[in-house]
Amino acid sequence: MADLVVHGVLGSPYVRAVRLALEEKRLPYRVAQLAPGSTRTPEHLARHPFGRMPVLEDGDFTLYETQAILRYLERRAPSPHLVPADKQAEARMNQRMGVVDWYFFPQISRPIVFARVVAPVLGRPVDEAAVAAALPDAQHCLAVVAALWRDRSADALDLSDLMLAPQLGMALRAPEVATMLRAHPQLTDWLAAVQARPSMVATKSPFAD
Ligand SMILES: N[C@@H](CCC(=O)N[C@@H](CS)C(=O)NCC(=O)O)C(=O)O
Repeated sequence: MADLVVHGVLGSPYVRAVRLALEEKRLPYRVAQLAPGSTRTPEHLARHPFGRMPVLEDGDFTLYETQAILRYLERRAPSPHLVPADKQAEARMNQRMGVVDWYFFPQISRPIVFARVVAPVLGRPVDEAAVAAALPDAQHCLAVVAALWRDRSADALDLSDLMLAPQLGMALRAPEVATMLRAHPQLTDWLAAVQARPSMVATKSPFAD
């Protein structure tokens, strides 16, 4: 079986989601770490025209977009299943994946978590007004996510869990989000249980457990 390669940086929650699938499925892979500031180089833009990460290489097949990669890995190595067999359960999983991409990332990760967790490490300035402006939407998003994940168990993961856990773990390190999360103890407990899994331990990020 050809070597699987994930291009990205270890701190990226999207890269970690892909690594979690590889770990859960026990697929051998390596991470080709992108050097800081190299996402817009011609070499990386040839892999990913939007200059983002992760990118998966499977022999001569190259794929970007985390959801596409996760679904590809599910087809490539179906065991253990990370997509439920029931069509409505799968639809709910797809909905949760969309919520992580379209609401959690833009409303929580990008405006708040980047400012509080990533910017200090990169020495980037923080726009405090932008962080404050993001808080109401973040609070609403977290409440919706808590409701959507109410029945999820760390013992039966699906692809949506692999997308949320890395983002939520980082978000917990932002004081504003940690405070909001106190209203959702079930979600915090779920995250702690997921973080205890070998796949999460093996992919521990510089920005999240
Ligand atoms: N829709 C993309 C989003 C990926 C994404 O935004 N990745 C971030 C890291 S978490 C990135 O590439 N940032 C680098 C940049 O914007 O230059 C996916 O699902 O893969």
